[in-house]
Amino acid sequence: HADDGYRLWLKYDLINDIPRRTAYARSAQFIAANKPSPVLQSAVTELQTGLQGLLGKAVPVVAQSGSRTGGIVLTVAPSGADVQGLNDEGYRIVRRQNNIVISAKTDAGALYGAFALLRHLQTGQPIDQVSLTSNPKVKLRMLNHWDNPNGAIERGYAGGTLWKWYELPETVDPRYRDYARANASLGINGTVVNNVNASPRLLTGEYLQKVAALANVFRPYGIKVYLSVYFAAPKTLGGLKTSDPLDPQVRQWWADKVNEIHRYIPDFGGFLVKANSEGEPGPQDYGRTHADGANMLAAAMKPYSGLVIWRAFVYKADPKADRFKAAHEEFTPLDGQFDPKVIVQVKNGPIDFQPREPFSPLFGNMPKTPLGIEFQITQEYLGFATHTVYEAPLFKECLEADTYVNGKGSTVAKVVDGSVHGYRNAGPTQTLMAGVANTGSDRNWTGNPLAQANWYAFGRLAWDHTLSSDAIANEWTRMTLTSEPQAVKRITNLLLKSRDIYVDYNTPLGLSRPWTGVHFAPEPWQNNSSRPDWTAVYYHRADSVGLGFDRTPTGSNALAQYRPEVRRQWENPETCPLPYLLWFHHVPWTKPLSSGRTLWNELCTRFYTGADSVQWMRREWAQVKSAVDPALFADVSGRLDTQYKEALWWRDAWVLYLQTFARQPIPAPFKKPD
Ligand code: GCW
Repeated sequence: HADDGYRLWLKYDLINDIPRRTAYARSAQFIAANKPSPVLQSAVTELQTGLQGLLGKAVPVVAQSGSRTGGIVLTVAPSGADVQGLNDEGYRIVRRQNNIVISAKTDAGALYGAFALLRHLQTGQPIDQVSLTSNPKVKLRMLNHWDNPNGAIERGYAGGTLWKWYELPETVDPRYRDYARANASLGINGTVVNNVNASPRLLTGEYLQKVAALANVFRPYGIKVYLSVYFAAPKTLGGLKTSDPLDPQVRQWWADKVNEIHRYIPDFGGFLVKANSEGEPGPQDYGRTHADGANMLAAAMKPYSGLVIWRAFVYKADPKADRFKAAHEEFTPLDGQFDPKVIVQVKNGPIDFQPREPFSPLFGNMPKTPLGIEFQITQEYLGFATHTVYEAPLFKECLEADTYVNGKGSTVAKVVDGSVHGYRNAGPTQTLMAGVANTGSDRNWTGNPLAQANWYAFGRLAWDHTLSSDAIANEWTRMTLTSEPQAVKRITNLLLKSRDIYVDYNTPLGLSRPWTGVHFAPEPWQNNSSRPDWTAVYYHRADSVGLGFDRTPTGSNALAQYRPEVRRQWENPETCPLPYLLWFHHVPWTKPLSSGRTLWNELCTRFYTGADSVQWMRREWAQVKSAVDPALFADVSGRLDTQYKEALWWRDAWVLYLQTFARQPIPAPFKKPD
């Protein structure tokens, strides 16, 4: 049957290679698990489902392996040799006494081990000497849904919300469980179900019951539910005169609300807060700081295990200021003032999920505050659900960037996982990686079937940021699309190159944000908006001399927010790597770059070769036709056709617009747009 993409990477189609299937079957004659808690039961069910599909036969479940051999044994024990070196959610898979033994300290660890074993089989690895040990490097691995109660998703491109609020709590769509399975298979253990531009409605008893129904479905998959909160809820919902975080009545209101939430959801994960950002209310409305606001919520949460995740995405509507610097300016003075229950969640870059950004200078500069990282999986600035952009290289580029805060090797990943500043020793503090979800009600979850790889890659990297983009793409392709080796190679290669191709026709050389509201079509000329910093010209600064935002000491000096070693990489326009050039320098049109071309010619080269490369993507995709499902093949082909059309559109819009400043001809061999 045609594959509609619903099963994601959990397809479990029958293995056609008979010797391999037979070898697997010999090692999977039974599943033994002796403690049927709900989470462990999920592990067993997943193994059963997966093996049934892959092997084409039912595998019986027994309570104890006894003296039997040739099966899979799940064991959960808080201590002992089997779990030595594992953290709470880690797992170890070994072959012992002719059984495959999955060990973990917790049921969740066993669940992740079960999925790891299935992945091992799905990707065709040998079973005989299986030996896998893995620990998640980050404790909280979360999706953030920007879903509104009216069913729409802010920056969502795959239909409406998955949550059927009007049917909940009585009607529980089976899809919620499939959502949980997919996330658990990656190790995702938390989900914020509503938009950070939060409606207070989610905090009403009516909605808490609905959220509780979701939590009940997610719990057996080790996933906790979190809510985004509207900071002014005490006023709008509670009828108080203020939402001042230091007001006793306000504090009591939140404490009562937190108690109420826990009556519905005893293991509630916590709050995510966007405050004093893009018009949202916050503590500054009352002359208080972000720390005052966060700590007030942390105090309300004190009797429980829940956390307060406070976003650092802040900037002011000031045409003279550099938005790049805003979060660092507002948050670094607060370092050390946050309650231990608070995590500050920082976007990967200083502006806003652009196709390529330098890492946020907050990373490494708040040593006393656990900093979580927020990536955007949904393709707000990456061509929505039509353009194919595989994001693992974008995530990795940030994670592997060196902040130098504790000398060489202090990468963003190591700041986030706690190894640079030892957040783990600071009490109940946590480490966090969040991804803004790209899921929606489309049958295939993500609109573009290839965008499933971005959800997948985010989850895998949240678990282990050392995995390579290549390995993740390869794994995903084999689990989702095909096992035909040539096709796997081709698709993996296409995915790996896709992000740079997009950057080339969209925002090359460090350009950013050529959009206004919708964030889709090219609008580099946009010069009026409700806010001066929401125009496009604010970001690229094109003029008769050149292009780019001067962030050196002659300009905004945002570079001063980085360590000297980082600054040195970027501060000199002669040596600044080209992908970051216009992030930091206003460069004359005629200046020769390290590529040997002038700025103008280099820009044209990027726009033209970028758009041409989409042709290459189409050709590569055409080559895998026989190896992938026909319906999926046609779907992706159509999207690539659209992508090509739009890449030309980007190229021509930028080139013709910038030409009005540069006053240079389009260089040979490129021709004028028709
Ligand atoms: O990039 C901007 C988006 C907004 C979003 C905001 C944020 C949820 O355009 O839609 O609001 O970021 O991250 O808060």
